[in-house]
Amino acid sequence: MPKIVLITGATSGFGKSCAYKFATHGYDLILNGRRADRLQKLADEIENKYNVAVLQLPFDVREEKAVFESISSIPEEWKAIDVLVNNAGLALGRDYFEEADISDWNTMIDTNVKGFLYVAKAVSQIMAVRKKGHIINMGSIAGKEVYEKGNVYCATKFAVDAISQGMRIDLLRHNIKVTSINPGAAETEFSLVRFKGDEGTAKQIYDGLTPLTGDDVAEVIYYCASLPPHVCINDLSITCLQQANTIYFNRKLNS
Ligand code: NDP
Ligand code: 8X3
Repeated sequence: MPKIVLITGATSGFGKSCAYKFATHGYDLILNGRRADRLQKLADEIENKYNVAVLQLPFDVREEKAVFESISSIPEEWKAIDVLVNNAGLALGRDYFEEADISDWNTMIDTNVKGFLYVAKAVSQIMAVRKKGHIINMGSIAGKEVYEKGNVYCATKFAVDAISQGMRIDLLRHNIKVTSINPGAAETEFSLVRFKGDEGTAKQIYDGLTPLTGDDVAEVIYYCASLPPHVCINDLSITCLQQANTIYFNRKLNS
């Protein structure tokens, strides 16, 4: 029986790279994201290239009812989920605290904390029955250290860190592994989303850097998922060589 991975936020960035990575290793894929057209394209590409099956599961992680209904409606033969990559998320804005947009804060909290929780709970209920499974939560180095104008985005990733620790304790009795992955700057659509389509500002984030890519992060996620059943990486931070933490970079400008 092929293993099954459910990936949220698979229409772009880390999630999309994970879809390809797990497919190359023979996993069947349950892929989530809001953009159904992108999910369809990705599913077609992967099914044509790899000998795996893909189930598309489009929903908005912020919609509690949709999350629980979608996950409980997964056909029985797909319910033996071995790995959840709980990845869907975003930053919106990078503003001083008193100037930031409250609707940006609400969207980040609703997506990165509440939506993240809904998905984790729905899937852990299934894994608890099977007494096995691996939940890989997408944290960030922003969940380890706050930076200027990072305020609420950082807070949502600190929440992911705390929730991952809590899940690891509470799901211990069900043999469910919980891993938190904490990347630094990675060039995906993350900054384009954060700066609301402003390509110039988004690009500046990576000026003078060879940043992480989606594929780099997917490689690490797959490594965590591929370890022997008794081994669990609890918490893993990863940056590019030119980033020490959320603040210190060694940018090679004009070279
Ligand atoms: P991308 O913008 O490239 O991808 C984000 C993915 O999340 C998309 O597939 C998007 O799909 C999905 N998503 C966003 N909101 C929702 C929602 N409400 N419901 C369902 N899916 C949603 O960014 P990344 O791949 O970089 O980001 C993935 C995760 O990694 C995020 O949690 C982010 O915080 C985290 N991260 C990113 C870093 C970086 O520098 N890139 C570093 C550290 C962590 P769609 O729009 O189709 O719904
Ligand atoms: C994304 C990394 O440093 O831009 O989580 O917040 S950072």
